[in-house]
Amino acid sequence: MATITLSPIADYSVGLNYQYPEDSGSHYAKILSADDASSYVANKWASGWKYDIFKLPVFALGTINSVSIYIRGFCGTSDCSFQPGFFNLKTQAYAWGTGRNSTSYTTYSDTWTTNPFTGAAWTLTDLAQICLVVGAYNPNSSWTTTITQMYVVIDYTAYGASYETLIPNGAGAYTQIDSQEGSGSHYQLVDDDINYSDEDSTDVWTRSTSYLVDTYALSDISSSSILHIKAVIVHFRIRGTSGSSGASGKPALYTNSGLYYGTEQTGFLWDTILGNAGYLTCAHVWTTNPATGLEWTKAEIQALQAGIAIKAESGNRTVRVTAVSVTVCYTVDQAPATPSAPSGNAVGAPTVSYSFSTSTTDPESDTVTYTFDWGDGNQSTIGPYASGASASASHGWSTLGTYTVKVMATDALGATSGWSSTATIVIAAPGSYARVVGLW
Ligand SMILES: [Ca+2]
Ligand SMILES: [Ca+2]
Ligand SMILES: [Ca+2]
Repeated sequence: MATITLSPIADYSVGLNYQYPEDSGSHYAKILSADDASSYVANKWASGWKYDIFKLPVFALGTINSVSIYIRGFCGTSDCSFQPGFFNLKTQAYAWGTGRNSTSYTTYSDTWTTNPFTGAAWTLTDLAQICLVVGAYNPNSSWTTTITQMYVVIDYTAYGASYETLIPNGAGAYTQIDSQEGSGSHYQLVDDDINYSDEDSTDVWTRSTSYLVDTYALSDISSSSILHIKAVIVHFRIRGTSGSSGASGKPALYTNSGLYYGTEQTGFLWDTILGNAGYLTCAHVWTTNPATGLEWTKAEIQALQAGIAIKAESGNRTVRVTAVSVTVCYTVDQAPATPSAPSGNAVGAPTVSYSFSTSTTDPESDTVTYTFDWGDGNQSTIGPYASGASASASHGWSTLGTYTVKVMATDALGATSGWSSTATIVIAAPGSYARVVGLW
């Protein structure tokens, strides 16, 4: 289990009538920190409820255990109230948390273990299609209700501890979508940051009532220490136009010379929700490669194409996609633990070989090789050995002196430990051992 905090990234709809500082900036920027009276939004001297709605960034890191909203605010009098909640962009419904009426700045939280709009487990698409909302109520125009901070905490089970976002960067095997907004190749119209997409400025679109599909080449994954690829998540941002049943879309992958679709999403209308353009973001997760049914390989990811298939409700309606984004979640190889200090003789004679032993373990139980540094400019690498097995190497020193011996471990994927603590061996002339070891 892990948690991540998501803070608002933009205003979606501004209804609260006051912000401090009294600039023309965005309301969401006033609720990013718990700085109380230094920055806040408020219902100031207006009776009744007023609402702000804020966009959240997409989440693609794991399966969702719960979603909590944290809110910090205060009421001018305990007859005032402030209340956090979610606004569902697709249904335009609200789901409210608990009303609060503290008369000093106080932080509260509400937690939803299931999606309040469906009663079912949270999905990535659910989260991508809700906004954060706050209501502030005054019983009459004498009072002010203030909110200084809001954020969401997602408790999730990670697909993998690491992730990278890949964006369209070239044409793929399919370019069927027949119209575009903006100039350039299709992939250039949908390579937007999924959180800050340019909506109708650049998109691919069609009036076709049968599915047309585009797939796009993707930027490469950069990590060189991928151990297991745990999930490939495609987000796409789509809107229809006014109509009755709405447009449809489904994410597409092209891999291993085959085309594969994610879950069909339907009912995209235009709506101009609260004055916005009506784009909605959808997500689909592939935990294995649909072509093989097996764990994704890095080579498959480097060759992967992602895109969308879309169709309009009717021939005089359109469907548009403005952004496609791919998140790859993976685990990385972890280095072996630093080996134990070499164990061996403390004294010895020139040119005679002495054995030193060590061991370590690897977090993934990978085999390990050991590199001994003998302190005289020479090193020896031995192995591979099973994780946890004892390993020993021998070395002879030709010149009298005191030498420090240390060892490091390298696992099968090349991850290296630090150097161990050192052992010391004194190479002395025969007959002087007793003096060396302090016996007289
Ligand atoms: Ca604040
Ligand atoms: Ca775009
Ligand atoms: Ca390892």
